[in-house]
Amino acid sequence: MTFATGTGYLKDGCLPHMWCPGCGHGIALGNMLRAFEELGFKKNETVVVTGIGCWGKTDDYLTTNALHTTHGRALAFATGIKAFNPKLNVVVLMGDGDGVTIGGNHFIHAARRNIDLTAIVLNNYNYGMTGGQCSGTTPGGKYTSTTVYGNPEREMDICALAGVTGANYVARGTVYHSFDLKELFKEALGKKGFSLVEVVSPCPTHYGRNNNMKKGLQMLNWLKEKAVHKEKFDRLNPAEKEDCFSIGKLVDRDEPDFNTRYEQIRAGIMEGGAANEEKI
Ligand SMILES: Cc1ncc(C[n+]2csc(CCOP(=O)(O)OP(=O)(O)O)c2C)c(N)n1
Ligand code: SF4
Repeated sequence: MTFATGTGYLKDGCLPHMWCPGCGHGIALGNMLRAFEELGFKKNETVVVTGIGCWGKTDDYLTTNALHTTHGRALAFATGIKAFNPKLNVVVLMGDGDGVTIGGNHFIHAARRNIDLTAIVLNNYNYGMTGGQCSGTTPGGKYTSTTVYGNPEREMDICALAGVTGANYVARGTVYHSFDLKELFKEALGKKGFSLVEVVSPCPTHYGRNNNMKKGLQMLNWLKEKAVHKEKFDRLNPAEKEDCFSIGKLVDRDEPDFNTRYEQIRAGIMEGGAANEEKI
């Protein structure tokens, strides 16, 4: 039996990487690259688009095509790439700050368009790269460098947002549940339309240190305890659900993606049918 390693997608000499000991980003990257390999993704047909942040540094290590964009705007660049060349595998890597806080508007509209991309959002509940500030996913009451007395805001559910705005595929995993993660990535990458995998990932350096989990291992145990597979989670009562979150595939549908709808309109025009002649 052979196991995918995904190492063919890593640049020579890229180790050691820049992530802190105990950071979950490396585990997510390893599983993403194993998923690429098992799906047979060719480097020249794959574009990894990143924003800014610790997770956004990932493109530095890859041999695929890569585009390092501005903070919060990765999905806008990725949308342009996919709309221009629908044959490419476009994978967008963003942190929770990048993807759904500063970049929240792009996230909503990428899902609404159902553009055929895979977004992998690493949720470590804070802005890791810039010193552990509070983000849109920091849970209420939790401590960060900008909420030293506890967060007065409520956390955003990234998966619920993607689901209601129209994504074809939505899943949540954690870096503790590493094998499941690779399978979720494979499903998302193989799905037509907007697909999201939220990966809950430890940032011991900031989020952990501020919330009594200084060590990476403590954070992994915390993920083990808090993450509940969807089937089991659905059977919990509301009070029990308060203290945990669901993992697994949460949404799976087959609505037409942006490029399909665009091509249908274009084909109609090419056949001579102006859509609304009265208004032209
Ligand atoms: C427009 C803009 N605003 C702010 C920044 C500063 N900045 C860079 S990375 C970052 C936070 C990244 O956090 P997140 O996206 O959660 O990723 P992580 O570092 O936790 O992986 C911020 C605020 C920036 N580069 N550009
Ligand atoms: S600051 Fe946090 S997110 Fe960034 S590399 Fe360190 S542990 Fe990871």
